This record gives sequence, structure tokens and C-alpha cells, in this order.
Amino acid sequence: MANILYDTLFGAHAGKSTPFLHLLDGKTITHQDFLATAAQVANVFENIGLKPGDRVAVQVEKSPESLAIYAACTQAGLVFLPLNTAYTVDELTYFIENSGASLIVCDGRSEDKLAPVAKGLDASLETLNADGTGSLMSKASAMPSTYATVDREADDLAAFLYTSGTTGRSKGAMLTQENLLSNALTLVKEWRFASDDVLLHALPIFHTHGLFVATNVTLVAGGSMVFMAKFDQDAIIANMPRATTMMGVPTFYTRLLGDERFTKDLTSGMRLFISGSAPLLAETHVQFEERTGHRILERYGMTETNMNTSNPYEGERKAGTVGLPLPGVELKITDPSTGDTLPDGEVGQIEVRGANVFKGYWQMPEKTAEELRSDGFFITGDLGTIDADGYVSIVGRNKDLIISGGYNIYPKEIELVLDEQEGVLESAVIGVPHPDFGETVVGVIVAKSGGIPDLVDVTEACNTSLARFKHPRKLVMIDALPRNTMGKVQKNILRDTYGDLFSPKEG
Ligand code: MCA
Ligand code: AMP
Repeated sequence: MANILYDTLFGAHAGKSTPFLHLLDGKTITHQDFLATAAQVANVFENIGLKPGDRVAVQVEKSPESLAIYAACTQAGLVFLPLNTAYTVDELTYFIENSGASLIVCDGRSEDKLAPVAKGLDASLETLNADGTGSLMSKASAMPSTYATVDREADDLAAFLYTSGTTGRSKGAMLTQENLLSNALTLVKEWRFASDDVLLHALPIFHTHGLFVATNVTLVAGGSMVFMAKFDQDAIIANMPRATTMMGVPTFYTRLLGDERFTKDLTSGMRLFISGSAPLLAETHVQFEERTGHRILERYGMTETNMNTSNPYEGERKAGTVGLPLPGVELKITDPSTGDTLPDGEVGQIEVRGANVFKGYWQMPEKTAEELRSDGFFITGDLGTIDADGYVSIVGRNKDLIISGGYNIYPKEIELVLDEQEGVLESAVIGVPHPDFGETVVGVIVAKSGGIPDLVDVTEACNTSLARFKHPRKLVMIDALPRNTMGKVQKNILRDTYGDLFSPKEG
């Protein structure tokens, strides 16, 4: 027995004084120092009484210490459950209760609000603040800096990531050691990551992109990261000359293109820019090449599957496509009504199978069965085509989803909040084009007869229930929602009507 995930990502660097994290204050944390901190945290977890397989729910700011919690969970065989820092207490309560977490690690500012949730579950609670202070690190500092790695099977759970659904109810995607490791090993090879790579890391580490793609790939390669708490344009520009690679959502690239300091000279030491999580407009790809001489490499993935396709490192990176299925990933385009495979060139739903595909949704066997076929193919909900050269293009979604700045927003979740408000008969939430976030949220409300909803109250309800990035950026009231003969709301008509609300000419 062993622990393949810990051994490959972390254990392989034991005793190495090579740099792992370059911080903006000029400090560098070596691989061995990072591992020592992680081992101290793993000792705290054992002292608390956590057992392999227990869930650790974590909502903290991005910091070297918060990354050490991920390593500690891996080493101690615990299931790491990172949560978006934007989530409200209402949202967090659901995730924590649904996962049955045994430990909550939160920022000191949230302690009072989460203490009752922890108590209700008989879970422990520790704090970790953005500057590394708090009860967790204060306990860790008194612990030994070595820890006997817990054995795990390849099929054992390593992480849960919650992903919303079209019904408005979030589901915990169960990711195994093998899911994470197989994908990281593939990506390191495909994207030619090596120990001399320095990655500009400005993504959050509570989602697949920043954690399992950016961080795991760097760890497998033994490279280092310029580790920023968040996307900070000045810091990215200042640090680009020392870096070799960057991963980002399309908003990163459109923002950089809007900055005149972002020049060919600035990027001359970079070997690779990777984009994903949301569609990269072909025009952004073209402008980026004109400005820098680099062709952005676009790839496609999901929380449930990690990465599925990628444009090639060598060979043509086709703008507007997400590239070819990765080695070890089978991808087919099927007819949504029959599940039959369609010929190349036709549009259908994208299905994928491979060691990267998750184990299912936590305690939701029916939801799992709806999306994960018994033969192992996962129905992504994305609509796509494959061209004659095998390149996949995503042309739409078979799921009602908005992607804003790389964050997924399921309209149903917002509609449920809007519908509950006084004076609201019904609502429809749509995504419309936005120059910075790609898409943004618009709420369309129909008032009850004789009652006019107070939009200030509606906004207040959104503040309480929903993370800021999910809030409608505009609420509009109309007399009736457009419906087809089956009674289904025609969101396409609403999107056509309100599609230019945020177009640049309108400010
Ligand atoms: C921040 N705000 C947002 C978003 N981010 N609103 C909508 N959508 C967003 N994505 C809010 C802020 O709370 C703030 O609210 C206002 O918008 C302006 O914030 P700003 O300072 O401009 O934003 P920022 O802090 O610079 O953040 C924008 C960002 C960030 C850098 C694009 O959202 C980000 O890092 N996105 C990456 C998300 C990601 O990692 N996705 C991967 C998911 P106020 O009005 O109160 O000031 S993994 C995935 O999708 C799959 C697996 C895959 O393939 O990768
Ligand atoms: P998530 O549920 O956060 O894992 O988001 C996964 C979804 O993001 C996918 O199902 C796609 O709809 C979308 N996505 C990820 N990468 C890309 C991409 N390169 N182009 C278009 N959509 C993407």
C-alpha cells in the first residue's frame, strides 16, 4: 500500500530545498519547508481525532497555509473540501451539512457564524486568516514537522468539489486519488511542464482550475509558482519577466490586452499561456497573438472530469476550438434523445470516459445515474462537434448555465430566491454578454397582480442567500414571461431582448 497522490505530488519533493512558492513580499517557500508545514497541519488533524475518509470543509483566503491544508489532507487520507470565499453562510451551511464535514476551517471573521453549524454537526472548527494567523497554525506550530503518510487506494476519495445543478441543488462531486493524479500526469506531459517552470498563479484554489490543474501540474513537474492571493494586474505584469507559464480564465486575457504595459517584450520569457473554464473568443486569441506572438492554448474541463481536451503544445492551436481529447480520455458526440453516437461534424452532447472521470455525486445515486452512464461515459451537458482533424468545438450547452468570469452560475438557484420575494409571481434568470466577465446575470421578474415587488428588498434577499458573483447585475420587470406551446419559458427570446444591456456602446 501507498498513497499515490501524496507520494507523487508532495512526497517526491521531500528534502528538496528548491523553490515552490514565490510570494509577492519577496519571500520564497521551498518544497521542504512547505512539506514541513503540511505535516504539522496533518498532526493537528490527527490530534483533533480525524480519521481517513473524513471530510474537511475549508473556506479561507488563498495563502501558502491554505495550500498546506490540501497537502495535509492528502497526507492524512482526509477528503479535502474547498469552498469559494464568496459563499454566504446560507450556502456554506448546505455544503458543510451535506458533506457531513468533521472539521471546518474558516477565516476568523466567519467563526461566530459558523460555530453553530459546527456544533450542530458535532464537528470541530479551526480558524485560518489571510495572514496565516488563527487557531490552526498556532496549534500546528507546536507540532512535529514530519507525519507518517496514511495509506490510500487509488480509488479512495481525495476531494469533494460542490457544483450546482439545473435543479438549484448543489452536488458534491467525489474525486478519487486516481482521478486527480491521472489527469495531472497527462497534463504535465502534454504541456511540457518541467522543474524550471515558474507559473503565474492568480486563480483561486477552491476550484479545479487553480487547484487540480495549475497546482497539481506544477507539483508533478517539481516547478514553482508566483503565488498571488488573487488576480492582481499590476502584480502579474511586474512578475511576468520571472515566469514561464500562466493559466487563466478568458477574463485574465481580455484584461491584460486592455493594458498597454502588456507587450511582446514583457512576454518574451514566457513559453505558454493556457486558457479554460469559459469560452475564449476567437478574436481574443487573434488579438493576443498579434500583441505578443504567443498563441493561447485553450483546453476544456469540468469539475466532475478534470481536463478532457486540449489544443496541442506542438501543432496547430485552433482558435475557437478546445482541441483534441487528451490521451486516456474517450470523447464522443451523442444524440441527446437516444444517446447514439453522431457522425463527426454533427452537433450533439459531449460525453467523456476515462480515469479522469469522477466517482459520482455524494449521497445522490439518482443524480449520479442521470449523468454518469453505467458504461462509464459522463454526460457533460455541453453541446459540441468534432471536425475532420479531431478538434472539438463547444457550440452551446444542454444545461441552463451562466459562466461569469470563470464562475459557474445556475439560474435555477437565483430564480428560487427571486420567486420567494413578496410581490413576485415568477422569474427567469438569464446570462447576457459582458465585456469583462464574458457573461453576466440578468433577473427578469413578473409581478403578482396588484403587487409590485420592492427591488431593494429583492437585492437584499440576494445578498443574504447568494454569493456576490451570482447576483443579478440588472433586474427587469415585465408583464409575462415568453413561453412556448409546452409552457416552457423561452429564455432565448429574453436573451435576444436583453442581450445588449452590457454591450460596451451602452457603457
Ligand atoms: C468577482 N466578482 C464577480 C466575479 N468575480 N462577479 C461576477 N463574476 C465573477 N467571476 C464581483 C466582485 O465581488 C465585485 O463585486 C465585482 O464583481 C468586481 O470585482 P473585481 O475586483 O473586478 O473582480 P476580481 O476580484 O478582479 O475577480 C474577477 C476574476 C475572478 C479575476 C475574473 O472572478 C476570478 O479569479 N475568476 C476565476 C474563476 C475560476 O477560477 N474558475 C475556474 C472554475 P462588487 O460589485 O461588490 O465590487 S473550475 C472550472 O470551471 C472548470 C473545471 C475548468 O474547466 O477550469
Ligand atoms: P465547472 O462546472 O465549474 O466545472 O465548469 C465546467 C463547464 O465550464 C463546462 O461544462 C463548460 O461548459 C465550461 N468550460 C470549461 N472550459 C471551457 C472552454 N475552454 N470553453 C468553453 N467552455 C468551457
